[in-house]
Amino acid sequence: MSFTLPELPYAHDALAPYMSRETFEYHHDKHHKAYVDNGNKLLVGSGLEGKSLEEIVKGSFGKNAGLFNNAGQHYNHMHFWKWMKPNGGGDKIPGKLKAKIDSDLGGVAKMREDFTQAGVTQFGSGWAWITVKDGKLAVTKTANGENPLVHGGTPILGCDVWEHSYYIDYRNRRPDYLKTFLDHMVNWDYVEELFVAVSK
Ligand code: MN3
Repeated sequence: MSFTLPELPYAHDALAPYMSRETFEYHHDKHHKAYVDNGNKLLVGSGLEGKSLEEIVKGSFGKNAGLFNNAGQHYNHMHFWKWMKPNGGGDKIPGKLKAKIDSDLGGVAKMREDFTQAGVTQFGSGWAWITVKDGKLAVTKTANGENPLVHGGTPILGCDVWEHSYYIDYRNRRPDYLKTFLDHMVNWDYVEELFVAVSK
């Protein structure tokens, strides 16, 4: 397969003022596009042509850093756009996922606290995650383009804490960005969709 930049699932200004048109113009139109273009170049001759994106991410980890960084970030961003929606966030979490958060993560308030803490304490660039691993939810964090796939898990929610994701709208206030992500942007329906798919 080759990588293709997906359209945003909403207009560039749909999440304003929480995430601005300018942020999406840089983050989706330029940063994500660069991962796609560089990933396609690095895929040639890698021995992973014809594999699925997930297989390319796992197959290049620890072996082909250039391809891994770009393929990993392509995977992360494809989901990241769908992990947000206009009028999202808050505590309106669908039933099956809510029950699992209560049993595995100590409830919604504790999950929010741990997810925010993971994002705030990720030194430098990276991601905060809710991951399914061995049938259990966990809150984790990774550096740069790494993601839970390479640690045997499946991410069902991720927040990009690279500065390109928040510096235009929040400057250096990463904790405010993470709080606003949870309060106003998360598409919990998509998170539950992924949770149900991985639980089958
Ligand atoms: Mn990014």
